[in-house]
Amino acid sequence: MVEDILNEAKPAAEKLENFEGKIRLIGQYDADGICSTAIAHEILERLGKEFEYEILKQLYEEDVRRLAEEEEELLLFVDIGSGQSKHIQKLIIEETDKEVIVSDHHEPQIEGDFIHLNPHFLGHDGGEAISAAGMTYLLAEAVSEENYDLVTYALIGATGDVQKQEGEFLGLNKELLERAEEHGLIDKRQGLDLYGKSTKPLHKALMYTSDPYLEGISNNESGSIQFLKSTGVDIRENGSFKTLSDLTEEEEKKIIHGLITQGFDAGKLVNPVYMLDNGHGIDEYSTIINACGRLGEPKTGVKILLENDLKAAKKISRKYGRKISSALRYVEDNKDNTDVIYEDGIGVIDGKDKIEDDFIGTVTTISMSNGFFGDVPVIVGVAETEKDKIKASCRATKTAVDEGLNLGEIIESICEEIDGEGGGHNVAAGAKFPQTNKEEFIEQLSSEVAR
Ligand SMILES: [Mn+2]
Repeated sequence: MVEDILNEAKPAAEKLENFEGKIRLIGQYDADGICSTAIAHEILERLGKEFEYEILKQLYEEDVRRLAEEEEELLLFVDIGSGQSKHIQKLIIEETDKEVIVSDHHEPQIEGDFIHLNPHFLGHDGGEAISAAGMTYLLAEAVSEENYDLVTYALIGATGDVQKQEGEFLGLNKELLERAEEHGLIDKRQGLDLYGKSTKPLHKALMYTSDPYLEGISNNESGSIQFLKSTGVDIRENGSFKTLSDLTEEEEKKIIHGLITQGFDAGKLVNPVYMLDNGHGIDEYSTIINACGRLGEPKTGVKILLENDLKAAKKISRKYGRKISSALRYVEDNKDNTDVIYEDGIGVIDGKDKIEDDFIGTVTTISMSNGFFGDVPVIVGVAETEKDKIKASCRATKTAVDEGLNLGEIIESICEEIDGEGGGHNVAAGAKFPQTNKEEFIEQLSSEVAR
């Protein structure tokens, strides 16, 4: 029940209300972190507090050392901090007079002698029941019930952290959804769920659909247009192309009906969709917020949320699309260069320093879904990242998973041997390890998959 967390959030709420000095807010750079930061930003703003904020990709020991030296006497960490709570305890709590509040959902190292809000301490699963944005929203509600309007950020954050299962919010997130629905801030219905719902022309969004593969439509622009015409849905309006979001519910039904009539498994494309009151679907919006971090502009994400800046959202979305396309072009251009792209039981994409670490995951996902390597069970993408490390993103086919493959477990055990950190789920996992261990990582992965 969210009430448990609301109760637990009271000391943090009181601390924020009564604190009379400058506050430093520190957030994490993914969609959940940016949403958490936006919520915390509003809590502080509405309380009339003086504060600065920053958004980090990771909280390294050196960041904690630096923060220990900053002038602010109260540090508020969101979506970051639980996994580094030993450093916080040692370098800030034990060494300075500063006070700390952490609102996070990652596995905590220690509870520490500071205000540490984390669902794990209350027996909730931080992986799927609630995200940091949800935790921080409940902190906002503990400060004032009038902060209810921030609840959509909690759901955008949870979506970014892939906490929806088959389109449904579970656990505490479900209770947050109910709050949003009660206040008319979100609208849930069954609908056509295509990627690019509000950013791509409808016929393009449909043609990019590969799961399920729509014979004659997938990867076939004129086929896609033909099909839409046959359903009687007009793909243009005032001379420009419509997106899926521009359609009426009636038109959407016609398309679903058309797909079924042609014998396609449309069920896979019909999911609960959550429309925000700014007209964006929640999945797309969280992708855009996430993209802000990936593009090195996390504060733009905060601005988009707080100012409902749809123009900036559109700009980010385009910029992100261009980055992904150029990364995919690198893969395509090097497909005969065995130093970059090769197969060894698994498909390997070595992004070197040409694909940024923030884009290697998406490139790997797309290369899996478009069958770039044919039918290899696993694809791994590697890219150089800061501190002479390698970031690896691994994806497995559904078939391999059905046969018992669990990527998360494999990656975790390899990492233990090669001085890395990693893990994940059965279909997708990631790792970070020293550059010198790259070959060993790939070899071990390939032999584990073969096994
Ligand atoms: Mn998170």
